[in-house]
Formats: sequence, C-alpha cells, structure tokens
Amino acid sequence: SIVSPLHRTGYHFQPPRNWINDPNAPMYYKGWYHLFYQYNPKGAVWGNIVWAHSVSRDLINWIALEPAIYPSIPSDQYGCWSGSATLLPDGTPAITYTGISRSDINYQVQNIAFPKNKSDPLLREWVKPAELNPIAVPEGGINATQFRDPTTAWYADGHWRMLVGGVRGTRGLAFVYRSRDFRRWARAKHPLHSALTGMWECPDFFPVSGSGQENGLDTSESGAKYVLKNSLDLTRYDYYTVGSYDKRKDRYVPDDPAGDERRLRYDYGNFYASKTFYDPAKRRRVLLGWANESDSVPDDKAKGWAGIHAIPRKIWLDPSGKQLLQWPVEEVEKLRGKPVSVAGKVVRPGEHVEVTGLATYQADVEVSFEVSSLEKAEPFDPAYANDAQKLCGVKGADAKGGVGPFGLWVLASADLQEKTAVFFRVFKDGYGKPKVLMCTDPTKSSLSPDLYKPTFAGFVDTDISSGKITLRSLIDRSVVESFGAGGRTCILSRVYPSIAIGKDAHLYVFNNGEADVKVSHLTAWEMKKPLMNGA
Ligand code: DQQ
Repeated sequence: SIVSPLHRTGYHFQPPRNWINDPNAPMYYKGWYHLFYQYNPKGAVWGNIVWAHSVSRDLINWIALEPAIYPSIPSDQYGCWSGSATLLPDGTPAITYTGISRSDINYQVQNIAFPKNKSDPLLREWVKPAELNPIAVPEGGINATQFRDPTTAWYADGHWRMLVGGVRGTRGLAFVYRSRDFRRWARAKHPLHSALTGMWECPDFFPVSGSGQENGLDTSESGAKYVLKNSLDLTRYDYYTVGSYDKRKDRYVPDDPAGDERRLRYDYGNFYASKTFYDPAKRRRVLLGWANESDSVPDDKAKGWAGIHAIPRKIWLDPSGKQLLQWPVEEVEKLRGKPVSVAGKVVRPGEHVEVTGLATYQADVEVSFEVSSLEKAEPFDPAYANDAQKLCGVKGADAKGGVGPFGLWVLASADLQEKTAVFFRVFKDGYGKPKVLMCTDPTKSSLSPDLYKPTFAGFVDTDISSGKITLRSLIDRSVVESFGAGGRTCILSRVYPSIAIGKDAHLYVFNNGEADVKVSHLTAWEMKKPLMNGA
C-alpha cells in the first residue's frame, strides 16, 4: 500500500525508528517519569528484544537514553521480555522482568535488576546480581514457554508479592511469588486468580480508591476495590475485572461472578500489553498501552518503524463501582494550539457539517452531543449482547439508523472517499431501556490495499435518557484514539489514509440516523509536536 511519511505520528510515543511493543516498568523517580519498552534495535519487525529507555518531565515530551536492560547474563541472553518496576521503602527502584535463557525454545525465567547508581535520577545503568538471578524458574510443572511478565510488587503482612502470567491447560492464570527481602522469591501454592481464557500475558494488579474518587493509590496501599487486568494472547486484547482481594489468602475475587467472561476492556480497539503505575507527583494511577500497526509487514519495513504507545491515561473507579474511567493525562493539553469552536449546531438526518479553521490531521476534538429524542431508537437484538464489535460490523457508519449513527468523520478526504467514523448508535432493549454502542469504523479509511481495517466497538454504560453524550478524539496522522462518555468506553484505531493525509485531512460531524442531533458544543485544537525521543 501507500507508505507515506505523513503517517508517522506527531505526539504519540515512539522512538525515531524500528519496532516497539509493550511498555515496561513505568515509574516516577526523582522528578522524572521513566518509560522502558520492548524494542528491536535492528529493525521494524519484532525480534532482538531489549528494553529501550526514555525519560520525561510530563509524560508527553520524551528524551531517549541508551537501552537499559539488554541480554548480558545467562538467564536473559536470548531476550529481555516484559516486566515492571517496584519502588522499595528506602526509595530504591527494582526491576523484575522475563529473560529468555535458551536458544532452542523461548524458555522463560524471571530476573531482577537494580540501579548501578541510585543518585542518578536518569537511572541509566542497571545491575543484575549474579547471586540472585534468575529469581524464578518454571518448576513444578509450569509451562516454561508460557511463564512471563512479572508485575509491580506490593507489600502486605510481612511479605512482598508479585504476579507472573501463565497458563495451565487452557486456564490462564497469575502465579503469586512472595519474598521477605525482595531478593529471594518463592511461589505460593495458589494463583491469585485464573479463568478459562488461554495464556495471560502482562498481568497487572492494583488497588483503587472508592467509587468516583479520582486519586490513585500506591500499589502497596489498601484499596476500596482492586483491579486485575490480563492481556489475552488468544484475542490480543486487554481485559479487566473489578473485585476484592484477600491479603491473607492472596486470592482475588471479581465482584461480577461473570466478570471473567463479561470482558470489560480498557480499550475496544488496538491496545495491548498495557501497564499502570502510581504517580506520586500527581497522586494518580496512569495507564500506558501499546498499539500495533495495522498495515502490512512490508509496509512497516518500508516505513522503518512499527508500533506506538497510547497517550498516557489517568484511570480511576467509576461512580457505579463497576468499571474504570479513563482520561488522557492533563499534560497532553499543553500541546493544544488555538481552539476552534462550534456551538448549538443541529445536524439533521443524513447531514454532515465540516469543522473548518484548523488543520485536523493532528488534533484534539471534544464534542458534546444532544439527541432530540430517543423515540426512534432501534430495537436491540439480544444476540449481540456480548458482541458490540459484531453489531458494529453489521451496522457500520453508513448503515442508516434511528438514533444515530452520529459522530465524527476524522481523517476524511474532501470528497469523502476516505473517512474514519467514530460514532454512537442508540438501541432500546426489551424493557425500553436505551443501550448505547460506540464504534470506530475504518472500513473507508483508506483507498490503499493490504490494510487491516477492523471495525471496533464497545457498549457504553452511560445514562443517555437526557439525550446527552460526549466524545473526545485524539487524532494523530495514523491514530484515532477516542473516549466516549467521559472515558467510559475507549477505542484506539490505526488508519493509513491515502488522500486524507496532512493538510488534506478534514473533520466532519455526521448524522445517519432519523433523529436530529445537536452539537451543543465542539472544540477542536491543532496539536503541537512535543519532544519525541529526538526524532
Ligand atoms: N510481549 C513480550 C512478552 C509479552 C508480550 C515480548 C506481550 O513478555 O508477553 O516482547 O505483547
């Protein structure tokens, strides 16, 4: 397909070149945010994995340092895979990560590393004590090729605990490891939790404050609730549940008994292997995630790069207590240029309205919609109760509806041959209760061949009885990262327009439903480029 330098993102995290995947060991240390990530120093495809390292004052402007963790000991000589950071009580950071220790198979063990010089705020050099490593090996019948991604550790009742992802048969699970001194670790008999989902990669486990409270908690603090996330190797999505944690038994129980199948996701789009950390500077919990490309491997090689990270998101428990809310960290707003606004504009059935006066290929758009009436809402087919994505696949942005589809066409060409739709559609269930679907439909995003263009969708658990709903989209050349209803449902998509690139990308509000939709308020900002690893 058409490989354009204009697809390279402007303000989403990426190195100057080559392949990147999972965020690793995010932490705040002596005034700096540290982000490590899975990186191939030799090319734009996965392989030769080391931990690249960047630092930032604000999670938006990044400075690249030398790779921090790379094969150097027997227990990581064939790769340094994902892991996490824990800040010890005396302030020392520790990194735990997965090492590949054999050349014939991806034999996985867990390792530990400490800073060579704790007084260096940039933590440039790391030491892997020979007397400690590896700290955990796949004993006791553990599948050695499915045993990885240690979490941030937490302290309770005289012990440190951390999780390692794995699988037993088809049961995905999070092994618990315990230690008194953070140096010697032993596996607990029972996993923290498990479910019939296949392998759990990159588990994450953390406490949250009470419903609706936005402040984050350090991983060792007690929470009103706990969140367990795992990345399902089978589907390549990040799922989480909200539940309670029994410290004595080291067991986690989701509040919703069907939670493990209900499949709440951080993001209903392209977002994987995510990880959170507690930011003491702003007393918040921040979520970082990886978004892969959805063009072809030859395209990636031609571009010379592949993979980005989502804009860091603050996360906290929704007032309902049933799910998390997510919102781009406030620092991203520093990139906003002069605002362009629209207010009180009614978009009638079949109409679309262009938002002009700014370049929209690199923009932040916030909209408040108000639907005139929910009367025309289509009946909801319960066959789709657990499959928003399928529903959106059947009823895409161009399929006329009752209430909606309405929303934004982003990265659209002037002739509308190319457009990515981010929209809502409202149904009514058997009791007459509204059910809101949020979709990103990239099926018309590009005329180029060889692109993967899946429709992504999630239901939005919001009260739309007043007709009101909000949408925010962070548009960045080949990224559309959207937040529905104040961060209740999020969708990140990668798209590669062939005409709607650079200054030829347009932004519209559209309405393909039968009910009028009012744009009560829309503000769009061009986004400036931050420092991005020297690129
Ligand atoms: N990526 C890492 C693994 C992890 C996977 C390897 C998830 O540690 O399980 O690059 O994307």
